[in-house]
Amino acid sequence: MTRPTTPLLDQVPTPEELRRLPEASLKQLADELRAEMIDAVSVTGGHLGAGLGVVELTVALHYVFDTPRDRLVWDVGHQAYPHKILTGRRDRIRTLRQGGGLSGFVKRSESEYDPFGTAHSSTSISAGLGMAVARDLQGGHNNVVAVIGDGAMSAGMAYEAMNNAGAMNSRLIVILNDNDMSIAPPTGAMSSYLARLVSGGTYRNIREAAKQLAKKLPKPLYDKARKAEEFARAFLAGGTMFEELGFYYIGPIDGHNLDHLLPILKNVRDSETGPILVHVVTQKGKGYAPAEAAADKYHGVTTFDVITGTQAKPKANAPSYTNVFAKGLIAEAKHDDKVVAVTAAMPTGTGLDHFGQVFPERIFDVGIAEQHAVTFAAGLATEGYKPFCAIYSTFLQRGYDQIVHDVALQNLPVRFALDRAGLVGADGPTHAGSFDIAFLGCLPNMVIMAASDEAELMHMVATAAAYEQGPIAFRYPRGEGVGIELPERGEVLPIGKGRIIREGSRVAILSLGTRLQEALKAADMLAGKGLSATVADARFAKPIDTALVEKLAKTHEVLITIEEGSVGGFGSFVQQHLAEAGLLDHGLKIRSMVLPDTYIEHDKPERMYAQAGLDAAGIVAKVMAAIGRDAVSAKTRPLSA
Ligand SMILES: Cc1ncc(C[n+]2csc(CCOP(=O)(O)OP(=O)(O)O)c2C)c(N)n1
Repeated sequence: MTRPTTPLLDQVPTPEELRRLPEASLKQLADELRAEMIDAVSVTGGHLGAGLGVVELTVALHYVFDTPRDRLVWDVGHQAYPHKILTGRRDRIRTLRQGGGLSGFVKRSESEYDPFGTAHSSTSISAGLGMAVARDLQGGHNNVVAVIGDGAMSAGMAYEAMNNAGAMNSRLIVILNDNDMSIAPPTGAMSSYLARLVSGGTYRNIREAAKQLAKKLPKPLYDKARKAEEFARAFLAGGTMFEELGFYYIGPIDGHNLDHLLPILKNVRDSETGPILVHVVTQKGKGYAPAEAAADKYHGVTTFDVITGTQAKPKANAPSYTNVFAKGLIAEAKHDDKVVAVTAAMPTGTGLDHFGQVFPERIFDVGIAEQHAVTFAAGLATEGYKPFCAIYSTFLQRGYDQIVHDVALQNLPVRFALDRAGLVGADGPTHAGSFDIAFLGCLPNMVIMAASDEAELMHMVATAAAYEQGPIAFRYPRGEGVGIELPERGEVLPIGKGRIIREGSRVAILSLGTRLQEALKAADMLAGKGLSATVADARFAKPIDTALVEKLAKTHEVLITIEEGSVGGFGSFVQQHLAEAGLLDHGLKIRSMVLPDTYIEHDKPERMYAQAGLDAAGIVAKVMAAIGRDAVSAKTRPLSA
């Protein structure tokens, strides 16, 4: 009778125990880890493909390096689920991305094994170099390992870091995890370069053979052999670009083969040289047939059936804002051949893949390069094109100086389509689109719109296409619209004009964006309390509709502004205007409802908004607090001006 064996994964709650396993059992551990990850993500949804691709690498890194003393810095962090399972978080792995559960990314406050928080890409080499230099300053001896994907390697920041690391000559280990995929297939010269390195795959074998052999030789011969090996390295010309940047290049090596990974990582760990780049080739979605077969390698999934790989289709009552944007843009592009689209490695996320199917010549995927995307769009605009730069609100933060200096200052008509505006749910605070109204609104020349429903989004796309006078941005949230009928093509809106949705008398709720539905609910609730409320859709955060704002201020006792953004945005602009116009001097009770001055943890978006107080109940509470309990029963109201 064979005794059932305890799974290895159960025996290694932390890397400490993992490092006690015999090397020969690591393959089994990796297999168990992969199965555990698939099972966990099948119930939580989340990023699957990237994690599956680094299972062996994760095991090897924790086995060879002394984490957390050795710093392991993941780039983006969406591939870190296996790392989380191995670093004491297995018992919570099925809470990934759920309210109160583990973050879907790497997070300092979550574990000592997460030395640097991330979710936006291409930061790992910079952060790792900072850690390496801090170590050197303190006379420390720990290793610093940054793991960066080939997609993340398309961002300028990675090159800034490598350029600096090469010059510093600090001992930093960069693992380039090359799966030949970003979210979409990678674009750009860098990805072709990596492909050439990979196809010249004999390089490592020759070098390794030389090295292993040389180690066995007496010292003088060893030195000679090393020289020869270095010569072979130069001669074979692999990795020259990295070497020109001052890195010692090793690779490409098979990232799923522990027999290759372990000796090389050990050599790297024990070497005394300056920055080293280990080029590891992996397969996104590795070891799970449905992921391997999928075009996107299951980059991000909903919950799914492990046997079939079939993903749950969330019930949709309305099209997503993303798809409505694509529809609107395609409609505009059909009428105007100057309309072109720019994405920074997010063709699917932004809906521009649909646009690209219709206009393959007019879409530009520039890689994970938001800064470049903005200035590239500015260049297109100088030549009379109408670039729509579709970037998630949170990622546009990367291109801020480019917006200020290259676009707004020169008053170039670049159209910014800001998807994922407001709170985004499971991706959490790293992905929240909280700040764009504030950071764009302070810029001269900038026009900012926010759609309150999907038909409005169509109008805003049309408005942006028609607007030639300067930069214009429109924001819309993650998720589906309200189910309103869509026009074939949007109408051009008058710039800086809002609209009254519902007439009331005592309270005015001036909403920017999709909180409008909550504002209408709040108006109903207030009516139940005998308080008549006007509800208006501001449409524009900049320029604000001063006539509308003044009218609401003059004819209501309470004016509430609400937006899905931080302080310093629409509400601030309204208050600024009213203060300057002298309309705050006569007892108007004005309140602005914005996201709180804190980072709200991941959860269901509606729960996050409730936590932020930006739902109907929150609006009602705000109104009641402004009016004061006693005043609620009063049927008449003093006019403020
Ligand atoms: C600044 C920034 N822009 C866009 C994204 C969205 N994004 C998340 S993962 C990813 C692709 C990353 O590709 P790669 O580094 O090769 O990692 P892989 O998923 O292939 O493991 C992108 C574009 C991001 N996280 N950060």
